[in-house]
Amino acid sequence: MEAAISMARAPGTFPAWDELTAQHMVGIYRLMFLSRAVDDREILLKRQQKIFFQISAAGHEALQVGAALALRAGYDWFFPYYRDRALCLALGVMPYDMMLQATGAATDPASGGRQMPTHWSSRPLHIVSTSSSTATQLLHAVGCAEAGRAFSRHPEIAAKAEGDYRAFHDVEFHGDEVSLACVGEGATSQGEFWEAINTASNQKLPVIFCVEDNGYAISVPVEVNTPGGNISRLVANFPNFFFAEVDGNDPVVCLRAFQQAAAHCRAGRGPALVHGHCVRLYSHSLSDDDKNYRTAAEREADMLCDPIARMRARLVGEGILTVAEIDEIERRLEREAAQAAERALEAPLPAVEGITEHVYSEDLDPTSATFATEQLPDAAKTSGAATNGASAEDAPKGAGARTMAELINTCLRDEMRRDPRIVVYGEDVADASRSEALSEVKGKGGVFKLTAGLQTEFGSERVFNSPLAEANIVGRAIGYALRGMKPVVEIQFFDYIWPAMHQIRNELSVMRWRSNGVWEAPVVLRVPIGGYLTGGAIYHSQSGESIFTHTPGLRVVFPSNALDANGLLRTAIRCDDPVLFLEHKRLYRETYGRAAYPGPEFAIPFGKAKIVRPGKDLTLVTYGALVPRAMQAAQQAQREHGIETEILDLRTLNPYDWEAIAESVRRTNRVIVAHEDMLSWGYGAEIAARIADELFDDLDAPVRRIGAMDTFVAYQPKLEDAILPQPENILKAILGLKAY
Ligand SMILES: Cc1ncc(C[n+]2csc(CCOP(=O)(O)OP(=O)(O)O)c2C)c(N)n1
Ligand SMILES: [Mg+2]
Repeated sequence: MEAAISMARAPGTFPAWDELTAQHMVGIYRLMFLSRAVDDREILLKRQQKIFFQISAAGHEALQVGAALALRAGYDWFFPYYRDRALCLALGVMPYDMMLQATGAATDPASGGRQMPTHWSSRPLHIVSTSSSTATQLLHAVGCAEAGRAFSRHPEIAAKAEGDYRAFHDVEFHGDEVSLACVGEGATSQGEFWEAINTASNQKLPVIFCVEDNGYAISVPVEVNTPGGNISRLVANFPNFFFAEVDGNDPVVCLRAFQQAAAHCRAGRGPALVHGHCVRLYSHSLSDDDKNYRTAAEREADMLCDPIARMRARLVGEGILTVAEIDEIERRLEREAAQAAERALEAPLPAVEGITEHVYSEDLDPTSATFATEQLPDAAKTSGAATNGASAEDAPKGAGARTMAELINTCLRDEMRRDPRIVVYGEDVADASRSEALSEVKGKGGVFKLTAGLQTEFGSERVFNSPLAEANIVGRAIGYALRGMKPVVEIQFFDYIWPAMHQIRNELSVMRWRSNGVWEAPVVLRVPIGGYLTGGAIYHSQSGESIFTHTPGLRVVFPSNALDANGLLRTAIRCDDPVLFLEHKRLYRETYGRAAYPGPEFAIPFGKAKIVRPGKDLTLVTYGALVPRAMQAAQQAQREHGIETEILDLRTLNPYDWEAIAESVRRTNRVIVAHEDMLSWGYGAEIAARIADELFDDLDAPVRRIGAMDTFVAYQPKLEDAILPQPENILKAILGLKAY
């Protein structure tokens, strides 16, 4: 095995498919057989209940070894499928590493016991952490290739910089690098498969898609997933691709296809898709029994195609090895697999104390003083809106007062000037994709104009439109971020974040944790959110922040005014965690909360609430568009009833400022939690529960909550007004709580 691995690892040293010597053929066989031996040893361990899950590469070995030997570990980039044991062995993952995964050992290099076996990861080999989600990885490969291209075209942007996430990312790139993305034929039904080949094709990216077609997706045969039963026929018209449809049971045929594919990609001609017909010799996994849905004849026909049996017969038939020699090799490899298993079973288990490690960056804490540059230039200080006790009436109206929309745009511009690794993309975010039009037209720059002028200043390589596909936006961003770029991408409306939910929940937020701190994806997702629009209706008024605060690993920010938006966005961009940056559409251009430009270094740490109105009678914890509404209600409560309401603007929802809440509630002994989102299971439920739990002795009244009705937002303004919380509702709650 060592010989074949070292040949694969050394750039370009594995020979062309038509120059293979007998020694290379034996090397290929050893890799294939070792993969099978590790699978069979794991199956034994699973039957002995020493490991907890098993899925095999049996029948896929030829295709996977062909792919690995055409590429370069630690040079090219790899986004494997969960079935890719032979691929990873051929890239240099050791059987012992695989067995450590199977036992869930502390020293499992892929995840430290957090992921199932065969969920690969190796930073030195450039194998990016894999999830169980079918096809998500394809978009990561696309973003990875885009990042590689950006670094190759502009090598200076790879330079290390202090003071932000770049201090913790060593960038590696090669002008002719390739990204390999593997997937089963069943998963080509996922939208993300089509979204990935769309962008790879359009951008002529050096991505090789490898479709491992074993004819089944668990129990579902290929014709159910693929109209006509052949994915190659369906994709044939995508421009710029090199296509190969091959016998995936013959490693030399596969090697040839991947070498041709790699040559096409390295020459900058575009992506490639290698479609290998292989066989699934065992059931889908050890949790499945294929005898329940496949006939004996069908299974036996597959056995006759076993790539290992065929390769063995070939080596003997061509006189490369005798039966005795090949038997001896196989016994040695089986012993190697068995010894790896024995050693792994002795390995220490992960410590329970470490469970919460790597949920977030341990290098760069966005709640820390590094981001506490809140001191303002004089102009901003006097602008009123951000100082304690500000109100809608206090908001500055002079020439220096900028809207939230303007100060977000300014922050993006400042940060893009400062950090050349930032790319901005999304739907309609460019000024004009046909940039020649810009000599005649003003440009679009986002449906809310938040990105206006950025393409014009920074060019179409850094600011561009994505396809109309939200998973594409987030999935590619993950690929960019894995390489050390900083994608600051836009989802046009919160209402349309759902196609990207899979990428956000199962990939973006968990990348660091699942790889035990080895990979990270510090993406910023800017998302316009919320209602009060008059006519926004169901699909332009949604809230739903608690769904994301319920996702570990993701920072969630929700500013209520221009200055906070500017300072928090800066922290979001400079930090090393993924951030969901929620921008309330109604606040974009409101008079409330305008502020003067605070300068290009103004940052606000996460997790620091702000008392926007001091008071002694009760505390109102809120954020977003309810801040000005709460302010209005509090002013009325004071004017007409003499009640002093303290309003706490949380500003960031994860992390949130528990100390500020507790400190205020201890003084006022009464508390309301108010938000725009629906009441039930909303963000306030968690805060209210924690107050009841930890501050029970400080309370003189029950914790009250205010939120929208448990329904969607209607179009007719009369209904919208009734559905969303209004200042009257807040006033009523204040009076009720004070009287309690
Ligand atoms: C998004 C998603 N949906 C469903 C599953 C459950 N699942 C795991 S593997 C699989 C079938 C995949 O078939 P295919 O892509 O052909 O790969 P194969 O297992 O045959 O190699 C399914 C449905 C999953 N892991 N991810
Ligand atoms: Mg399949």
